[in-house]
Amino acid sequence: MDSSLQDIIDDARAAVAASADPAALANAKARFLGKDGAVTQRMKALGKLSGEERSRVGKELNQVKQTIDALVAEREAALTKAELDARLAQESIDVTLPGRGLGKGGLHPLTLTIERIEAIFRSIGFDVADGPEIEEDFFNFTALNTPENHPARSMHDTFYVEGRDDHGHGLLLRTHTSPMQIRYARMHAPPIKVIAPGKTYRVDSDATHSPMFHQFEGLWVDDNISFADLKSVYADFLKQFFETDALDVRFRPSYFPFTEPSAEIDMRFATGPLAGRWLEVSGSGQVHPNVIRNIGLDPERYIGFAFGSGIERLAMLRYGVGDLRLFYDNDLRFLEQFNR
Ligand code: 2NL
Repeated sequence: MDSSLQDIIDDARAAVAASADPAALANAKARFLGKDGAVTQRMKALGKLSGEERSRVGKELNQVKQTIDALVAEREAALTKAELDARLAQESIDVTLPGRGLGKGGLHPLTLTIERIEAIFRSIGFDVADGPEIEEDFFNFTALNTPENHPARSMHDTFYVEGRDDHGHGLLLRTHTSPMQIRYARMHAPPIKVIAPGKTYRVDSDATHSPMFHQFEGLWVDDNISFADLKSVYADFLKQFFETDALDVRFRPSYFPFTEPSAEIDMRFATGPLAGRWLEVSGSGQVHPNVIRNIGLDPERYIGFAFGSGIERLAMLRYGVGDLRLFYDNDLRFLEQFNR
């Protein structure tokens, strides 16, 4: 082969070898095989040669072209492989590492407390009722003997909802779960034994009050029961709830529109960090005759007892939680402690 052709091949070999990426390689290829490339120029000049010369040099140029094509293809494959190797090294996954696992969810302490309350009352013969949080004025106040001018009905204390229901009744966020008990009692015949746990709402917000809080109410209607039955049921509940018999229960006179007579229920632990202090845990009373009538029963024949307790307060006492707001902050450091 012509020594100048051998020089072209040597130049091409060096240029291809020096191409560090596909763009440099494409430039190198163009220098020899492109429109104005060294090989192309010579091919164009073939026409000036005599027949015999043209055939010989033409063959040699074709060999040169094929050699350079092969060098470029080889380099191209090497660059592609190098790039893939680099990417694989960077994105490598060690499949032998232990998995991170899925975080395990848990129940909120108030949910745990509600489930506990439900289980205890079910075990002493109570049904559990669940109903709407947006209530009619009738079930929340009127049926419960709460007069039109009572302060609880004011917009300062109750969240009213715009609009009216299908029957033209005013709507509000229930301020206690009693309306659910009225609904339940109107659908069931005595003896009625039911608790209604759930969310309730009042216009109130400070360190010890949240506009949304949880309550459970109990209602027991029969023809021959007394305050003694209410006291024994509630005392039994407290002992099961706090898992101790070492506590006292007392009833202290009070007032509610829906009960007469009415009483606060206080309890006192005999042992532990709260020992000796009377703690208010519930309101209660004998269901007012007007309320017995409003559930469709004759107050001369039936007697009812009812109570209403704050669930946050019971949960705080049971778990030793000092601040009500911890229940609503959704801080996992607090919440995780209840699901271990
Ligand atoms: C409180 C007061 C109380 C009731 C709730 C009640 C329910 C019906 C009829 C009569 Cl259906 N009464 N519930 C009775 C007395 C007190 O709760 O301040 N609780 C935290």
